[in-house]
Amino acid sequence: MEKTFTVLKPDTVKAGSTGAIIGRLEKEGFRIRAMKMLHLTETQAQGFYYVHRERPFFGSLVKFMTEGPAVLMVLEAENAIEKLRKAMGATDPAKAEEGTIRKRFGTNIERNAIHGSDGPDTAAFEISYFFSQLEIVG
Ligand code: 3AN
Repeated sequence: MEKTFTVLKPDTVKAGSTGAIIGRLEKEGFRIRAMKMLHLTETQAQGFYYVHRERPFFGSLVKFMTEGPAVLMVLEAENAIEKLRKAMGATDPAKAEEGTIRKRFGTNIERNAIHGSDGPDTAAFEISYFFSQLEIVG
């Protein structure tokens, strides 16, 4: 079993689509091991997206991620990291495959509904950035 980290981004919360996405993830076999809703501060969002700090879209991305509350979760499944990336689809919803979460719920390359860790090191960093060991069950 593997753990991964996901964020249902502020666009998803605003649209009232968190339940639909969580239901879908559970149906696909992910178990929720931790969950919280947070309205990220600028500093928290900058720290989370630290690897993108030099990218031209960094400022806009931080603004978007702090515009309203987001739902953060630790998910567990076999091959969870890759499984979630597949369920999410491509970063740009316009390029995401039919049936993926971003195709269905994303608006554009920035407002793309969901984040999922892209590898084991990232997952470990992201989980520990937002959750203490005591907040993770199982
Ligand atoms: P992914 O979320 O698919 O791993 P990353 O890690 O390349 O994609 O990008 C992190 C986040 O930055 C994306 N989820 C998206 O919100 C935003 N982003 C990525 N590329 C762009 C871009 N070209 N313009 C605006 N925002 C972007």
